[in-house]
Amino acid sequence: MHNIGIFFLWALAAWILWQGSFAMHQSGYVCMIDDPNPKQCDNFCRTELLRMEAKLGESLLAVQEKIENQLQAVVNQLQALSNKIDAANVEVPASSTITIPPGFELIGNRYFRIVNEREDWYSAKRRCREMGGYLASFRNEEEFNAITPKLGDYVYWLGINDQEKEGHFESVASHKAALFLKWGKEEPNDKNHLDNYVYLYNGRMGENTSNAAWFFICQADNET
Ligand SMILES: [Ca+2]
Ligand SMILES: [Ca+2]
Repeated sequence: MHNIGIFFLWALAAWILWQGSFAMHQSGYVCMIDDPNPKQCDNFCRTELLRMEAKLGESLLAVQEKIENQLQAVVNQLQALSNKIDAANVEVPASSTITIPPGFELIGNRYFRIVNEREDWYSAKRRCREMGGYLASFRNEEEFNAITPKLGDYVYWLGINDQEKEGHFESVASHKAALFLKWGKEEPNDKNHLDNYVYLYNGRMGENTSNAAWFFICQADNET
């Protein structure tokens, strides 16, 4: 009788457990995926897997879009930087790359060197070249007026002569016609057909033979 009681108790416990498992299975809360057999997965599982797959796809698309946007932003920044570098190369003025020889100073818009040492015209021309410049001439009256107050009461050689053709005054730096001339009284007179070398004295120019020993003015460029 005691054994029969124990048997009934075990049978009751087994029935309760089986009913609970069945109820959970029917209500869709249980999904056992401990077996690779796809037949084990019910509709709920497949729905969940499809939902997760769709959600994962959306996440991947979002990440891909974000990466593409970031890459495009980097490309845009590089392009902007490249444009700035190109613009900087174009905008650098040519004059900024010119090396100014020592001793030359900016007077007006150009660099000159006033040399208070006496030389004949040809020696003065050579000395300016040795200093890295050229015997000077002037572009216009404004430039001329900027330099004359810096001169003493001396005669200064300029880099202008009409040696090749009488009356055609040429710059020795540019080999072009002198751009600015301001003659003194009775000059140029080509005295004895030997006056071919231009000097500056007291704010006026004249021509003389080359052998006088005078101060001289150099310029840094050879454009004038
Ligand atoms: Ca002359
Ligand atoms: Ca003369």
